[in-house]
Amino acid sequence: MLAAGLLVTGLGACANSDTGGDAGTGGEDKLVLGFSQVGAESGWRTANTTSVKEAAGEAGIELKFDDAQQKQENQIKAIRNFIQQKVDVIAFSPVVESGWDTVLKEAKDAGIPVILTDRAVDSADKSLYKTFLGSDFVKEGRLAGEWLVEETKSATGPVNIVELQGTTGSAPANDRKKGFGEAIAANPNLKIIASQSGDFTRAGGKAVMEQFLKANPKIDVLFAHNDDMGLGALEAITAAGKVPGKDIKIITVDAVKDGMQALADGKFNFIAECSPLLGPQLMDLAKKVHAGEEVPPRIETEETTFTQQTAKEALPTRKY
Ligand code: GYE
Repeated sequence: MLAAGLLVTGLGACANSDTGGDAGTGGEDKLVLGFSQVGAESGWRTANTTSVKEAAGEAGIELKFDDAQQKQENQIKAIRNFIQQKVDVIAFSPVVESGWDTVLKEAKDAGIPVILTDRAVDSADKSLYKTFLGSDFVKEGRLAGEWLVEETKSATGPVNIVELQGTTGSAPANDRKKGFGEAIAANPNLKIIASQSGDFTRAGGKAVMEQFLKANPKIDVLFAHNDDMGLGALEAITAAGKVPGKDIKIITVDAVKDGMQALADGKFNFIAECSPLLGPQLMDLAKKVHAGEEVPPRIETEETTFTQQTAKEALPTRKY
């Protein structure tokens, strides 16, 4: 398999034989990592980008960074560029789950190992990438739903929930919806009365929440797939004359600083954490796959949850 990959690479690689070898002329060979980032849509994403850039510097890895502005076509272009430049390793955080097989096959044929970070792809052929480093999004949704089930256990009538979904077709949107839906099925009083994408942005969260409020006179709970959409929704809720955290309970995912502040201030009610600090583990994995070492196919990030009380305690030492 490796031999086939090398053959293809060999077609245009005669003049540039730095792949895999340490035969530098004096200078040491720096591992070159091509990283295609989703965009800069949220506080989570900004913290993730910082983590990747800092960790690359610390690990002595040359990082080629591309921001895809939340467009799959841009990510595919970036990956093709990385292949052309013959980087040593490619890592990317796929904006949506589907539609990656062709470009991943191109990377594989060129003998360049690929690491998925943060988000997964739905490719049936698992040999197209070496590993997936990131959170369990279904679990995050489930933890959010379980908190709500507990919180509303004495409710005697319907509890109306609106849901702000993340980017349509993305793994975190699909999975958080699934986990939350499964958990709240435990109490038939809990009903999702409206669900729409706010694209993981504050502006999206605000605009969609305005529509939700206009169309639905009784909203008891908002489940937002990330802090930023919840923060945007706060503005819409306040403008509609309602008290966030009281009239409408707010549950989100991520636990970035602004979200944690809203929780500590009593405007949010619960956050399922999702860590963006993937940089150091990613650099470690890049070195390992470049060296041909085996790595586990799935590496899960460790996470917790926060209530208003625990957010107050955690805020002072929060890194992002
Ligand atoms: O929750 C959201 C971001 O993929 C886990 O993307 C990430 C999600 C995160 O825009 O804030």
